[in-house]
Amino acid sequence: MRNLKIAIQKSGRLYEDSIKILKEAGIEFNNGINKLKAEAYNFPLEVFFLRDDDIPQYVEDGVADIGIVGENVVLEKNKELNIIEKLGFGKCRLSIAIPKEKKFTSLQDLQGQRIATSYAGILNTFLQKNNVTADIHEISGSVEIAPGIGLADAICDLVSSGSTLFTNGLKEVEVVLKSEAVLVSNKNIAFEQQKIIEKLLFRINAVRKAKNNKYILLNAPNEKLEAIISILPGMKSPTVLPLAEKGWSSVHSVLNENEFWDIIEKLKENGAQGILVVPIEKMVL
Ligand code: PRT
Ligand code: ZN
Repeated sequence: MRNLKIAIQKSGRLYEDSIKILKEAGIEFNNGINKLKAEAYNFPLEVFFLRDDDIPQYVEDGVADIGIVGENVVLEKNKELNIIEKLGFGKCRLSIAIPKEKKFTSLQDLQGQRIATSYAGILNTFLQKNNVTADIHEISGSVEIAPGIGLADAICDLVSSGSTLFTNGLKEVEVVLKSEAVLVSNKNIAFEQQKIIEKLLFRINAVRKAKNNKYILLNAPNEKLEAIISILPGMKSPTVLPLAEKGWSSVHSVLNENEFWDIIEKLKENGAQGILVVPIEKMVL
């Protein structure tokens, strides 16, 4: 059986999280610097380390079966690929920014303006959709300095914290695209490799679900149990165990990060005591 081949960034913003997601899925491999590829010891996977810009092409050509890359790169390269999963890291947005002293009322203000970007394809589609005709200057790096040196009136670039825009005297006026790292695959995956992808996805999702959830343990007097159980969502229903002290029980359940604090407050109001919250390593539903 042929191993599944995955392409990940060899260095840069997605490198560490890409390695982490595979390692947390229990896949062991050697990720030494300056390596082009590595074979996993305990999973039928071969890892290729590439520049992120090259990943869509390699996956389209089938040199790699799947890859981890920013959605922004996938859309810009416009290759024949399937996006099979959003991975929840490398989050950023592709935005239009202008010098902070300029006023902006609508996208129509960009009519006839010069916009510098490394994302000419995505920007062009976006402007066309919004009936704006602008002069797109495609440059490969340091886009944020273009207005300052008189090369452009606006830019379209990736933003995460916004500090790069700020230090260059720019303000964000329009979000073109929200992006994060995604798992992409070749359009024609053979049956055997498809099975390995499913195994990999199963593990990745178990880890991600676990991260979004916490295991909670609390003590409650038995007369409050009904109220407390009605507050807890749990995977099925909470586990209730008697405590050594008469009239008291221990309640165990799983809480989602999003609703976590609200529920904790309600539990306290309803008589829960000794609340413990512990991380979950893997979660298989
Ligand atoms: O060498 P290689 O070609 O592989 O890497 P690269 O230099 O092209 O890419 P890299 O490592 O910088 O980014 C890889 C991916 O990370 C991108 O394609 C995005 O999907 C994602 N990502 C997430 C980001 C950012 N956040 C980000 N903030 N990519 C770039 N930036 C840059 C942005 O271009 C700007 O220069 O960071 C600056 C803005 O950051 P803030 O925090 O100041 O707003
Ligand atoms: Zn790149």
